[in-house]
Parts: sequence; structure tokens; C-alpha cells
Amino acid sequence: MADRQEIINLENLAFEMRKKLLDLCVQYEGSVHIGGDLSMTDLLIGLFHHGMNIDPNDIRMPERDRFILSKGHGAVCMYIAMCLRGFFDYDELVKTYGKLDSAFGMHPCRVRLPALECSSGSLGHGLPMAVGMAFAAKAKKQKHRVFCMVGDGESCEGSIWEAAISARSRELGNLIVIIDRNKQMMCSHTEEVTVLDPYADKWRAFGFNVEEIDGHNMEEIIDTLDNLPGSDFDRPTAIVANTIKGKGVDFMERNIGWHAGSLNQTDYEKAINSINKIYGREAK
Ligand SMILES: Cc1ncc(C[n+]2csc(CCOP(=O)(O)OP(=O)(O)O)c2C)c(N)n1
Repeated sequence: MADRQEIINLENLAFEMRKKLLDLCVQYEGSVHIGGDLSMTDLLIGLFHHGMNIDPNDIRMPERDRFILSKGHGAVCMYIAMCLRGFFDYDELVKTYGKLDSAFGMHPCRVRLPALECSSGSLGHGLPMAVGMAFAAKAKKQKHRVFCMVGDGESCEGSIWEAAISARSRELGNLIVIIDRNKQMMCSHTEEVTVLDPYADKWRAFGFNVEEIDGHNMEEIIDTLDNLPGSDFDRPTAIVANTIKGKGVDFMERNIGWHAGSLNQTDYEKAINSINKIYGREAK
């Protein structure tokens, strides 16, 4: 159970992570998937800094929890959460991100970055892999969990629902799917193009244990992660996390134009001012 001080520490880390995302975005000459990175920032801090049993000094620890970024275009967000946890060096990330031969590609590559559990980026493939990993762990009577982050737009892929049927049928209580429910996809709002609501009910109908949370409320995130059913539970869990794409940067929030982009110096300063205002702290 997290105490008040730990929640504050995690909120500070999420603030730090937003600044690092913006720093990378202004330094990298290409486009960064900043909107969906900012929507899952708080969730990744909760997972990598509290919820998951992981050790940056022992990346193959057998009992480690596994994390699969099914919405692989959010790689930068995962890299930075892992930098802050001690897996990678942030300066190295900024220096090499997106360059030819870099370990830090726009989408995660496990061949280049062995601390990852798998490569991803082609939407709809991460959850099926996570289901396979959870099934293997159950068959081997291992107690760790498999956490999988899915985009709500990504869940338009049929393979997500095939995987969900399989996870329920195989009673994978060790599988935790977190859905970044920011109600936006690449070029549109989900409900305008593809009606997903009632979204949590869809996961319930597929037999999941469902938690619906505010994906920017650290206390709720931590409370949910602390109270997950045991990995031997007979149903997988879906955490539907209601989020805001671009969260923290006023001109990016819910703005279709900021699915991905790069920042010039003027916009960078505006973005930093915005997160300082929203989070009530001064930039370091
Ligand atoms: C199979 C596949 N089709 C298309 C894309 C291109 N693409 C990248 S991100 C994206 C939108 C994803 O929306 P969502 O999952 O809601 O992500 P978020 O809004 O959280 O960034 C698309 C279509 C892809 N990566 N893979």
C-alpha cells in the first residue's frame, strides 16, 4: 500500500517525465508520438516505479513481471519511464533516438534493447504476445504477471479481441491489460469514426475483471495496482484508464494535430510553461 509521500514522489516523477518527453521532442529533428506519450505517462510511472516487480540490474530475473507495450508507437514514453527507473541512460537516449543503428528506435526493438520483453509497433500484436507469455507462465506454474498497455484506437484491431477471448478461456488471471482510453486515434476521435463505448462493458462481456480509473490520478492508479487479484485468479483483468491525449500541455490536449509532431523552441517554451502551470511547480 502506498502512503501519501510515495504518491507525491510518483507524481513528481511523472512531472519529471513530462519535461523529459518535451526535451526529447524539441531536440529530435523528426516527429515524436507526443500526444499518446503524455496520455500514458502517469500509468507508466505507476507501473515501472511501483506496480511491477522488476530490477534494472537483473533484466532476466525469472520472477520479474513482464511489460508489453502493445501501442508500440509510444516507445519514447516507455524508454523514459525505464531511464528514470535506472534501465537506460537518458542522455544516451536523447543523443541517439531515432538515428540509424540506434538501440532506441521509434518503435521498440528487443534485438537492440534486451531489457524489453518484445518488439512492437504494428498495432494489434502486443496483446496476443502477452497472452502467450501469460499462458506459458501459468503452464510453468510461475507467479509473475504480464502487463500489457493497449491503445483504445488499437483495439479496433480484431486480433485484440481474439486475444481477449483466448485469455478468458485459458483463465489467465496473471494477465493485466491496461487500456489508454484517451478517445483519440491517429487522425480522429474514436467515437466519431469507430464507436467503442460502452467500452468497459465490452471487456466485461469478454469475461474480464474490469477496473475503470482516471489514468491521471496517481492515487487511483496505485490503489488499483495494489489491489489486483492474485495471478492464480481465474479471470484476466482489464484496467480501462480514462486519459487525455496530450495531458499537461494545454495546446496539445485533445488536439488531433498532436498525435505526433516535433516542437520548435517557441512551442517548447509554451509547453514547459503549461506543464508548470498545470502541475504547479517550477521547471528545474
Ligand atoms: C497495424 C498498424 N496500423 C496502423 C499503424 C499506424 N498508427 C500508429 S499510431 C496509430 C493510432 C493508434 O491509436 P491509439 O491506439 O488510440 O493510440 P494513441 O491515441 O494512444 O496514441 C496508428 C493508426 C500501426 N502502427 N500499425
